Amino acid sequence: MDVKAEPDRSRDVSQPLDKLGPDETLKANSDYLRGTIKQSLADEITSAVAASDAKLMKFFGIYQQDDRDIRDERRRQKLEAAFSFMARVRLPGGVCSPGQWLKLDDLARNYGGDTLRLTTRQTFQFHRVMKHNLRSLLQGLRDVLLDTKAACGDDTRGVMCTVNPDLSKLHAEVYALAKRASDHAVHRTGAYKEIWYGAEREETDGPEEPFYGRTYMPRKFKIGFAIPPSNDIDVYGQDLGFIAIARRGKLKGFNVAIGGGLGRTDQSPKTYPRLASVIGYIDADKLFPTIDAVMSVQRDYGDRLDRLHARFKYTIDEKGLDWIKAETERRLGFALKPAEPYTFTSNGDPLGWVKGEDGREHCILFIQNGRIINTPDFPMMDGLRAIAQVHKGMFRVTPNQNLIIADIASEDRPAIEALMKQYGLDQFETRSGLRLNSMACVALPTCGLAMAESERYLPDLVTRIEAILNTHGLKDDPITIRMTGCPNGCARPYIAEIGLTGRAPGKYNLYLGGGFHGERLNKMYLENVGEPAILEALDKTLGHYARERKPGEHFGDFAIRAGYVAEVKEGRFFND
Ligand code: SRM
Ligand code: SF4
Repeated sequence: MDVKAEPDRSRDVSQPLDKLGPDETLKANSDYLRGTIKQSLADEITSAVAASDAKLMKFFGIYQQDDRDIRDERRRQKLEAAFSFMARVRLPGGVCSPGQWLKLDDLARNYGGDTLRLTTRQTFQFHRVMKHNLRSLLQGLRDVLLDTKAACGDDTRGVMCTVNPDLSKLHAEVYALAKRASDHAVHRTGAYKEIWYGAEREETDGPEEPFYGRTYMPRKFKIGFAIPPSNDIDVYGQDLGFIAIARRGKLKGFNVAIGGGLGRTDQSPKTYPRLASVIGYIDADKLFPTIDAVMSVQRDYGDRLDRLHARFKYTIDEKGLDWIKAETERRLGFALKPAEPYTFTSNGDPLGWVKGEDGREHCILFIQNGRIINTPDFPMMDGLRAIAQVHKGMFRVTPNQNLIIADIASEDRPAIEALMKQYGLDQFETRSGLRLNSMACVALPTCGLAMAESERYLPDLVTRIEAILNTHGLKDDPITIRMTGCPNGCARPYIAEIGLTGRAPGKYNLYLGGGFHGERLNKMYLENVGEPAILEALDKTLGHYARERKPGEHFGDFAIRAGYVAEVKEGRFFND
C-alpha cells in the first residue's frame, strides 16, 4: 500500500502507549505480531497458548477455542479446558481449484476433526486443530498456495466477491481485482513465515509494515465486491464495499459504499448494526488508491481506546459521513463522481444449474450452514472429494455458505451430475425455499462468544417452520432466515427477512422486515423468546402474508406494510 500517511496518530511511535487501549499496547509491543508465539507453541505443559499470543495469532487467522460442551465437566474434574484451535483460510472471492480442495479435505481429515466449514465470507475454517498440529496444517496449505494471513485480527479480512456464475467475463474481471485487493491489503510482517514455516528472520529495507505500522487497524476491516443484480455478499454489510458498474458486459468502475457493519454487543446500546452508505463512483483504475485512502482514514481516526466503538461505522457516525468523504477525497487528490445507477434483486444464491454466457455450466449446491462432514446417511465430504477428483473447473464458496462446482464443460456435466446423485448432493431440487435461504453461524460448541445454539439448531427449527409454510402454501417461496448464537451477527441476521440472534440457551430475539436483497435492516419483533413463541409468531405473520401479499411482494416488505415492525429508515438501528 502506498498512501503517504497523514500525521498518523495510530502509528506515531512517540505517542505514549499508556494512552492507548490494552490491545493497542499489545500490538505495538509485539514486534510486528511475533509476540511470544514460538514459545507458546513449544510449551508442552499446556494445550493452550499465552493469552497475549492468542490475541496475536488472530492476525494469522487462528483462534484459540475450547470445547464448550465439556467445559463444565472438565472444570469439575479440575482439568484444563479442552483447548483446540480454529484456523481460517484466506480465500478471496471464495475461489479454489480441485487440487486445493483435495488438500483442504486431506488436512481436515488429518488435523481438523474430519470436517470443513464454509463461512459467510466465502472461505474454509478448520476446527479442533491441536496446537502441535498448527504448523503442519499451515504448511500443508502453503503447499497449495494458500495461507491464513489476516483471516482474523485488526486488519483487512477475507475480501469477498459475488460468485455470479452466469456473467462469466465480468466475474473473472471483478474476481481478479478482489484477489489483488486481498494481496494488496494483507499485512507484510515476516512473522508469519518465521512462526509457521520456520523461516529465518530477514532484514527489511524499509519499515516492516509500511501501511499498518506497529498498531495495525483499530479493529477488523472488511472489503467486498458486489456484481449487480446479485448482492450475495451483502455489500452494505462491508466496511468498504464496491458495487461493480458494467457497460455491455465489461467492467467500467465501482460505486463506493462505506461504513457497513453488523455486529452489536449484548446490553451495549452504543453498539449497533449499520448499513454502508454509497458515497460516489470511481473508475476501475482508481480502485487501489481508493482502498488505500479509505483504509488510511479509518487507520488514523478509528477509536483506539474502546474496541466496542472502533469499527469504521462508528468513526463515520462520529465524524460525519461528509467529513469522512471529504477526507478520503483529500487523500485521493480527486473528488468521487456521483454514484451510478444499479439494481440488486437478491442476496441469496440461485441454487442448481446455471449456464454462463461462455456456455460453461455451473452447479450451486446447497450446503446446510456450510458444514461439510460425513454422516452415516449423507457422506457429503466423500462426495465432494469424489467430485474434486474428476472436476476440471474450479470451486467457488458462496457468501451464503453454499458451494459452486464452477466451469464445467457440457460434456463433463453427466459425470459430475452422477456423482451428485450418488452422494445425495442434489438437495437443492427438493428443499424448501426457506431452507435454501437459511444461514446459521457456527456458535456452540466452538465459538467462545455463543450465548445459544445456532448451526446445531437452525436445521430443526426450519423443519418446524416448514410445517407452517406447508399449511400456508409457502413451501417454495424464497424467504431468508438467518440465525446467530449471539448478537455479533456473523450470519448477517440483521439483514434477513427473519432474523434470530441468541440471548441465552434456547432464547432468541426475533427480527422481521429485512430487505430481500440486503437493502434494509430488520427490526426486533420479539425479545428473548423460546421456540414456542417463535413458531407462534411466524405462523401468524406468514399466514397473514400468504393471504394478503401483493404480487411479487417479499415477506420482509410485507412485515413492514402490515405493521408488524417499523421500517428501519436510516440504515442503522440504535436500540430495540
Ligand atoms: Fe464473526 C467473532 C465466526 C462472519 C461479526 N466470528 C467471531 C468468532 C471468531 C468468535 C470470537 O471472536 O471468538 C467466531 C468463530 C466461531 C467459530 O467457532 O468458528 C466467528 N464470523 C464467524 C463465521 C465463521 C460465521 C459462519 O458461520 O460462517 C464467519 C467467518 C467469516 C470469514 O470467513 O471471515 C463470520 N462475523 C462474520 C460477519 C459476516 C460478514 O462479515 O459478512 C460478521 C458481521 C459483519 C461485521 O463484521 O460487522 C461478523 N464476528 C463478528 C463480530 C462482531 C464484530 C463487531 O463489529 O461487533 C465478532 C466479535 C468481535 O469481533 O469482537 C465476531
Ligand atoms: Fe459466535 Fe456470535 Fe459469531 Fe455466532 S454470531 S459465530 S455465536 S460470535
